Amino acid sequence: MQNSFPNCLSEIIKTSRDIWSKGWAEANAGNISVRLDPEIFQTEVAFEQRSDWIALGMDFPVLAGECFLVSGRGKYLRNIELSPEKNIGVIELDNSGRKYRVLWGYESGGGPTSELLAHLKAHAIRKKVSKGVERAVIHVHSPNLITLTYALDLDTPRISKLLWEMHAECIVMFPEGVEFVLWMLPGSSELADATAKGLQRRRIAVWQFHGVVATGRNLDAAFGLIDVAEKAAENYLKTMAGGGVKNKLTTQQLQAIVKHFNLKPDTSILNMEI
Ligand code: 2HA
Ligand code: ZN
Repeated sequence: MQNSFPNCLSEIIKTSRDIWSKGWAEANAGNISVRLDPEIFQTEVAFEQRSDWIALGMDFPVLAGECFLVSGRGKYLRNIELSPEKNIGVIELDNSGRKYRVLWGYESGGGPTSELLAHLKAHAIRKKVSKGVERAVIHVHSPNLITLTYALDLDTPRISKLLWEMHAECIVMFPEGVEFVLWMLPGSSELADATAKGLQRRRIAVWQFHGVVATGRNLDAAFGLIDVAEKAAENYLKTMAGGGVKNKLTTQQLQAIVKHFNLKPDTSILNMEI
């Protein structure tokens, strides 16, 4: 996806427009980041701006020297397409992975998203686990997943099985399940740590009373995970509103999907009854 900076920019513009159209990003909600291919900034003349180095407050040795396209703090995702240079930016981490500086963008002031620590922690762990393949992280406030966390007592096995049971695509898209993270202060290092811990095994995490984070090899992959999980949550909530769940995919039916697609699910969740 990433053979040039303009391509990368158009992908982030399309994704932010889609997120807004879906109703996943009210006001300044939601944030997006992409780890850039080094080829881009070796050849890109536009990256001549250099801010001072800014301390991150956490260490990211795995990401030392990496550059990221990151949506801006307090900015509206729906405005990215109007003026990308004001609403997103490119940051570079130093060789210790403890500081960053701005190379491009954030022209109306500010800097990277308030959830930068969660994004960088997610990038660090998924870069390791995926052997460098995964490059995209999306955080949004998708309403049906959020509503589930108010309506039900959840943990990782319960939310994973519930979503699998309510939409057959779910076990195909995330056979390893969905991580459930109890409420923590938005933007905090605690939330970043708890999310990264879950992302060692999974690519999608639901934040109680807040939203969802997903990772992928590109923005489409991360967006797709959220879209499918969000639809399952919507199916559940509409079914409850429409009289309650009388039928759902059974464990045997889920096992048949697993066999057919040769999936490697978290079997402790698959075999559990909720
Ligand atoms: O960017 O979504 O979690 C605003 C947020 C904080
Ligand atoms: Zn948020």
